[in-house]
Amino acid sequence: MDVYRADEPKPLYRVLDEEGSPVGPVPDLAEDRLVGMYRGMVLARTFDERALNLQRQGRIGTYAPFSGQEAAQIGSFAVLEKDDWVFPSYRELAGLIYHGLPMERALLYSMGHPDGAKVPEDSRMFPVQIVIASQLLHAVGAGWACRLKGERSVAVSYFGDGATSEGDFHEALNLASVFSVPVVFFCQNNGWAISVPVSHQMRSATVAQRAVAYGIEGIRVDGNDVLAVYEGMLRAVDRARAGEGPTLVEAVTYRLGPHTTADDPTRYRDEEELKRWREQRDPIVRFRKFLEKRGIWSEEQERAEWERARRMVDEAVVRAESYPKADPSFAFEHVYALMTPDLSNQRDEWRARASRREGMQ
Ligand SMILES: Cc1ncc(C[n+]2csc(CCOP(=O)(O)OP(=O)(O)O)c2C)c(N)n1
Ligand SMILES: [Mg+2]
Repeated sequence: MDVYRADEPKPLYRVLDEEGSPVGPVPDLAEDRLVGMYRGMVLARTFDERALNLQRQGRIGTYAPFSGQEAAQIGSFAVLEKDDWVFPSYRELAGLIYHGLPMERALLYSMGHPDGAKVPEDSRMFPVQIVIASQLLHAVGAGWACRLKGERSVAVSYFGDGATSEGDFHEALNLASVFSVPVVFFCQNNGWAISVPVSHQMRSATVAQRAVAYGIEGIRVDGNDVLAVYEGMLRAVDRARAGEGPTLVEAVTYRLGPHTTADDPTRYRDEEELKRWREQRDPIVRFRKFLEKRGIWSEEQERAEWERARRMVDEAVVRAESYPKADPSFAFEHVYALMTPDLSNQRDEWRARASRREGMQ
């Protein structure tokens, strides 16, 4: 009897080894694009570390750090054009900032300000989605619309390894496959869904091989190798633009920090595992070594770049902290296009209580 068995996992696609030396063909990117990607990674790491400190100081609320995942994000966003649709989760700030999201907006989001959920008018990025995997279906809808309208744009959905256990993931892949939707499903497999390791989350050896069941292509890249991510994403986006339908891309990476600022990973993660990823697989160090070996990056530029990034983040913090305060009743008003009677009653009750509190002070 012929039976279907789990695929043998394919090797990770890599362009650079851990020392930044090419092990495969290097994508044909101009020097300024390569340097631009590196600068994006430096800015992202600087932003992330600062945001974590701001939360610890009580200046912003809950925050989901992405340090360690910069290559997965910047390598993939580097392939996208301005007219492509992006449906992110909460872990993609590196990519979103690289793609034009002002840093103060990202901070305002964590301050609970409604403008933090606004993207620039001329952008096709969607706001952060926290409901795991629901944005995959939004991406399929947007991609399908592009196809029906004969547009060249593609849609991309970003999500984590844990999201692949949700029903929405499977519905999205099936629907996209059946209608040949120009969409890329980009999974940042960072090893963990909060405290649940991938090995407890699924029995498939890889996320990428799940594509096979839906009759679409799956690609598995080293998510800490920015050039491998770029190549994988380029293939997926090119296929979508050429009418060849969806692709599932798995970027294997690692989150160096906590799941969010409300999490303590020392309670469930092995110290040695973290050490290995931090000390041997940092995506920024690997790419810097590559640029240095190519002779297009120096120690002096390195120092100046981190300094410049710090200044840019400082300025964004000032802009966010001097932003006009929001009226908290927005929380009731933005649930639906039109307020339901229940919601307007709740808003009125909240306003009455707020003014009584003010009167007492
Ligand atoms: C539908 C839904 N279920 C549960 C949660 C709670 N939750 C928030 S993050 C998370 C883990 C997600 O892990 P993964 O998809 O791997 O993304 P990562 O956080 O690692 O980037 C869960 C279960 C949620 N936000 N939405
Ligand atoms: Mg994860």
